[in-house]
Parts: sequence; structure tokens; C-alpha cells
Amino acid sequence: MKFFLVSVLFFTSQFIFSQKLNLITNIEGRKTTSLNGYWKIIIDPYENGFYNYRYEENPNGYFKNQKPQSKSDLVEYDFDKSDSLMVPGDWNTQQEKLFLYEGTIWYKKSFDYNLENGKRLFVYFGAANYKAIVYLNGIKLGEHEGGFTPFNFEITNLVKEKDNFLTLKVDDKRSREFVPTVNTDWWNYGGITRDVDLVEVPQTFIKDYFIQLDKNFDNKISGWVLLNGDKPKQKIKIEIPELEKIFSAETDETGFCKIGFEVNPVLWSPENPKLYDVIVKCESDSLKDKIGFRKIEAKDGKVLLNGKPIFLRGISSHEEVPFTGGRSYSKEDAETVLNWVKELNGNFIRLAHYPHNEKIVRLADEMGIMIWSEIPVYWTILWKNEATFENALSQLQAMITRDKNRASVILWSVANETPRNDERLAFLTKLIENARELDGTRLITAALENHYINDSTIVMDDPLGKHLDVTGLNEYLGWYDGLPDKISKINYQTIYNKPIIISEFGAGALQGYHGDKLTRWTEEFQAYVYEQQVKLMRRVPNLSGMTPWILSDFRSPRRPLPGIQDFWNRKGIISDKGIKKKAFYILKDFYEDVKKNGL
Ligand code: GCB
Repeated sequence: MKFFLVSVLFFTSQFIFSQKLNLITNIEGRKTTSLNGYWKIIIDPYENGFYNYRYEENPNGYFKNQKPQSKSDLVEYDFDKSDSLMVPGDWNTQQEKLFLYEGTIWYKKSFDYNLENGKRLFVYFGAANYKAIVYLNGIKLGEHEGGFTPFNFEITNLVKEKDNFLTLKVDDKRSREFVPTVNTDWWNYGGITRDVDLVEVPQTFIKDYFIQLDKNFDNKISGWVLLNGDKPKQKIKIEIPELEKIFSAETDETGFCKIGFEVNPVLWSPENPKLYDVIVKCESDSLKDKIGFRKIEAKDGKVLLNGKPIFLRGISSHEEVPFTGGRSYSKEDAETVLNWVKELNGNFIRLAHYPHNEKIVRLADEMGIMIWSEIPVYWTILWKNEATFENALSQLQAMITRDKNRASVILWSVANETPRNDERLAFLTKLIENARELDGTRLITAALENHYINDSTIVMDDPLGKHLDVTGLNEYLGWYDGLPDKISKINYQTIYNKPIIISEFGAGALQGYHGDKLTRWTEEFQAYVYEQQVKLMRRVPNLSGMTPWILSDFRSPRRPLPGIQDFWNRKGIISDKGIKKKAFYILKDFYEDVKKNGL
């Protein structure tokens, strides 16, 4: 009875999260109509399309898409005569005049849709940076904050057969209370940056499900299914044809049902990234996914994959388009990035510093590359502000909701390089508790900072470490912290019996710039830092993985140095044009050695 109560409480909270977030998952597996392509836009730096001259919300804003009804009518905008931008896509790299723009742009897309009786329709956005207010046919559907997480709205009762218009106010102005806050080391690419889809579902549909290997058993799959609609109580089935498995159950009056059944799957691993077709069925809906089953644990200072210690040979990466720059969203870009990880002899990627698009996560599932996924709780956000916490929490919930069935994701990270203080500890501890409650099958981490106890000893003793499964550590020995010669003089200690991942080290180099190994910005300097760093890695206690900073150069407003940076962070081991620097080969050789001989 007690167990029953605990599990009811646990799964009820999952259900409440899912309802609150209202996010539909596995969009790929559903009937969709893409709204990608050119959208009409109006650049609105003063937000005239939203506020009147008294700075009150205008009920007749641009979202009404008005046209003069007579020759005397005054309408001071016209979407259809305005410019266009490609969706998905950041606006900064599409028009020169928008390169440094931060503010509001209105988007409009017209479409026809023939919705069959008894079906429901949602509009789903992969992401829009930063704040989006969405309207259909002049009526507000809702708002979303956070530039890297998906959101959707139901439009069943608003959609017409002809001439619908979807309007969005997208605003990427930075603000102190946002997540991230005003100061980041990456470009604030604005716009509708990921796919937009119309998603058609039956009256009662499978909204979400969690189907993963049970963390306590190797031969049990457990989780839950959640239906949404007017007939929530239904018979459901989970089928895994290749394992000749059919599991049946029934949802309750809230559409929720817990699942659990025995199976013997081939376990997912980088060497054999086995995915199974999994079919989730209810009486009114059916949905297919491809899911891998694996177990990830942290024990005695080691990370274990399927019960065996594994070293995470990784690299960090921003969501920047390879070869040209701009916010990346496509499967082709994801392929380039993950193939580079493979070429490095890697098996792991840190998707920094925010949730990346779903395509790269799904591709990593197929290619056998493990993922560290994180939310943009970066540097110094407003730890005491309730709204900032709610915002961070909803980004965490959305990240977990979208990717919780992906075997590749092994780590959820709640923060990067945050200062040690009580407010931050309280804030992050609450996030960690929430992450565990939503997904007990993965490890929780955060990228922490170096703490010296004398000139040559650094100790991992951040109080947050107590609450994490894996302690991430960013260090810049040889770059911000001394010259490369210093690296060999440093030793690490930890007060935690937990795995350490060196989540960043690095050095900047302009590809093609050569000199001696102590001349900054040369490939030789960067290579020297890598040579010394890989030696240091062998001396870090409990080292279970590393993700040096960073795979490719990426745009950053903090990096103005003419002729060298030109607004690019040059710590990539691959240039912004896709050319490998010397350091790439040092890391590649190190990973080859670790792969063969261990650390
Ligand atoms: C860091 C940050 C990362 C920066 C990097 C740098 O510690 O975590 O976002 O880009 O340093 O290049 O300075």
C-alpha cells in the first residue's frame, strides 16, 4: 500500500508537469504539415505593432494583419508588401542590416487547412529566440519564453479551410532576469530558429510517454503513457515487434497510465547503437518511435554504461552552422558535427549551453554518440528572482520532456560556471530535485569552476557537488590561467567520491596563423595547450570524461579583436570555415590511445 502511494504520488507529479507544460512529443512520428519556408516580416524596433502611443497593449496590433477596407482607411503596415525571411533561420545572418539587431520582428504566414471532423490541430514551434507571442487569425494563442525549447498551441477551433494567418511577435532583446541573462559568450541569434509544423491528431491522442530501461533492472522497461482528449480512459498497448513484446494496460480518467514489463533487449551503446521500433497504441491513436535501451550510472567515482565503466571521449559544441555560421537546425549540419566527433575518435558531445535541436539528439541515438544536454543557466543569473527560477525550471522541463526517450542523452546539466553562494545553491538544488523527479534514469551534472587551495592544487569542493551525480569542471589552465607551461605543475583533488568530467579547457587560435608555441592565437599555442592538457587529464582523480572547448569556432559579441577574432570565439579545434587546426589532431590521437589502452 505504501509503495503504491509513493508511486502514485511520483507519477502524479509527472502527469502534472506534463499537463502544465502542455508539450506534445515525438512530432516526427505524427501527421504534420510543415510551415517552413519564407514568412513575411516587419521589423519593429519600437514595438509599434504591439503598443499604442501611451505604451499600452494595442488590441489592434500587427497581429491583426489588417488591410485597408476602403480607399480612405489608414493602415500603416502591410505584411504582404513587406520583406520575407526564411523559417527556420536566425534573422541575423539572413540580412546584413539585421546582423546586430536585437528587438522585435513580426512574422506572418498564411495557410489553408482542411481539418477533418473529429480531428484536432496544433501548431508546434521547435524554438523561437527569445520571447514569442503567437496569434492565429488575429487571436492570441499564447506566449513562450526561452530561445531553445519547443512549444505548441491548439488551434482546432480557430483554423479555417482557407486564408488562415499565423502571426508571431518574436523579441530577442536581452534582459537581466532572463535565462540566459544579458551576458553570454555566444551570439544572440534571433528569430524562429527551428521547424514550424501543424500537427494533426485524433480527438483523444497519445500526447506523451516515457519508455526507458528501468534503472533498477536490466530486463525491465518502465515508464508511463499520457493521453489527452475527451476519452481519457482507454486501453493502451506498447508493442516492440522485434522483441515479440506486447504490453497492455489501461489509462485512468486523467489519461495517465504507468507501464512496466520484462524484456531482454540488446542494450544500446556507442559500439552498437541498437534502436527498436516501439509502437504506442490507444483505442484512438497510434504512434511509432525508435528507442534504445541502456543503463547509465555513477558509482565509486566512475560512469558506468550498461554496468561497465566508460570513458566519455567528448567535445563541446555550440549550435552553430558548420562552414558558414548562424544558428543551426538541420539534419545535414547535425551529421557534419557528429561525423567530426567520430573522426576525433569520440563517443560523447556536450551540447552547450542550451538544448540543441531535436534532430541532432535523434541522430546521436542512431550514430551511438552520448550527449550532455544543458539549460542556459549561465554565469550570473538572478538567483533570488522567482520568475527567473520558474523560467529556468520550465526550460529544464521542456528539455527533459522532449528528449527523455533518447538513449544518447546520459546527462542533464543544470548550470554552467555559476558563482558559489547560498542563493545559487538553493536555486540549483531545486532544479536538480525537479530533474530527478522528472527523469530518474539519467545522471545530473553541472559545469563548475576551479578552486585553488594552494599554488599547485585545485580541489573539486563546490558545495553543489553534493547534489550532483557527476561533477563537471571547467578549467582554463594555459589560457586564462597562466601559460601552457603551468599545466604540468598543477594537480587536482576532489572531496567527492563522484565522477569528474572536465567539461571545458581550451585556447584560441586563428586557423592558418602560425608561430612559436608561446605566441598567442597561433595554432601552435593552441596545440601546446592541448598537448599539456591531455597529459594533465591522466592525473585528474575520478576522471570519467572530457569535453574540451570547443569543436568549432563560434560567433560571439565578446570577441572583437580585429584580424584575429572579428567576433568569433576562436577556441574551435575546427575553424568557422570547417578547416581543422593542429589541436584537432592532438585530441584525436589522445582519444585513439584512450580508446585502445584506457586512460
Ligand atoms: C567558459 C564558458 C564558455 C566560454 C569559454 C571561453 O568558461 O563556459 O561559454 O565560451 O569559457 O571561451 O571563454
